[in-house]
Parts: sequence; C-alpha cells; structure tokens
Amino acid sequence: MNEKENTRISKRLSLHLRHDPAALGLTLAPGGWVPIDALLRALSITREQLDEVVETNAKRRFAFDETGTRIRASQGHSVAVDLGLADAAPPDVLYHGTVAKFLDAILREGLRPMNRHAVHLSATIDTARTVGARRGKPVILRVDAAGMTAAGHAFQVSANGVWLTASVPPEYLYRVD
Ligand code: HQG
Repeated sequence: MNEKENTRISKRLSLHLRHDPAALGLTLAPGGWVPIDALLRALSITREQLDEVVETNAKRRFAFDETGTRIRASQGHSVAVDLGLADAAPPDVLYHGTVAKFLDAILREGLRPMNRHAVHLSATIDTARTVGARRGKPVILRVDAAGMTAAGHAFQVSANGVWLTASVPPEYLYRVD
C-alpha cells in the first residue's frame, strides 16, 4: 500500500475508534475495543491492510487485544471510554505542547482535557514540541509530575507512551523558554 492510502486508512481508524464509532454502526466495548471483522467490513479493507497500517503507524496509535480479534485506539478518545489502564508513576517532569493563544487560559485554569478524555502529556520536550506544532508555533509547558503525584493526582500511560491525567492545576505548570 502506498503512503497516501496508509494515511487515509489511519485517519479513518482514528476517527472511528476515538470519536465516531456509530458512523460505522459500531459501538466500543469496555476498554474501547471493536471486533476486527466488523471493522474490516465497515471500512471495506482487508486484514492485511489493517495489519500494515497498525504496524507502520509512527505513533503506534492502534493496538490489537491479546486474542488478535479486537482493536482499539491506545489514547485520544472523545467518546466515553474506560481504557482500564492502571495508575502508573510518571517521571518527575512531563511536558505539554500548546500554542500562545491558549497560554493565558491554561496558566489561569490549568490544563483541561477539552474534547478528550484526559490531558495528554509527553515524556520529552521534542514530542511536546511536535504536539504543539500541530496548531502553530509551539509553546512548551513543563509539568511538575512529581508534585502532582505527591498531592495525589493519578497518572496512566497509554500503550504508545502518552501520559494521561484528568487535569493539571496551574501551580504545577511552568513555561519553558
Ligand atoms: C489546549 C495528538 C485553553 C491544549 C497529539 C491543546 C497528542 C487549553 C488543546 C494528542 C486548556 C486540546 C493530544 C485550557 C488545554 N484553556 N486551552 N484550560 N487546557 N488546552 O488535541 O494535547 O496525532 O485535545 O494545550 O500528538 O494537543 O491524534 O490535545 O492545545 O498526543 O494521535 O487545548 O493528540 O495525537 O487539544 O493533543 P487536543 P493535545 P494524535
């Protein structure tokens, strides 16, 4: 499959596994899983195409279950879903990439999940910069994850290494210049 086709299928997977399964007549089972056979039928793609998209996805956005019969998005959902991720101890420092126009609101009220299920945080500045750059010139915030943990905030890490938390109050945020 060429790169364009791969990206097209990947975007459709993100759309339906994270945001709009109903458009394909699918519902997410607990954990966010959907049966692969139903998904293949709904998208008119083959198992080989699906395997290739999942394996080559640079951000490893999708994961199969241990039986190989179901698939889910590893993070990024807007529909109600409990991924069943266990709480995990984050590194002392995490990062969030955003853009200048959101900065005042973020430093006033903290990071909120907005349309998604959790705030997404990155383990490295580089990844945060890439996330922020989706919207313009990136602005990087350092998150005092150690302080949050000490105060009882829970974190989870997705299968593809994204750190998730319900919200980040402003006192744990520092602008990185
Ligand atoms: C901002 C992509 C105002 C926040 C990426 C962000 C990531 C606030 C936007 C993943 C705010 C939400 C997630 C507040 C947060 N006031 N703005 N209080 N709190 N914001 O897309 O983190 O390619 O939902 O800074 O790479 O940008 O889809 O979150 O700019 O991993 O796999 O509100 O999505 O991954 O935007 O990105 P998003 P995000 P995929």
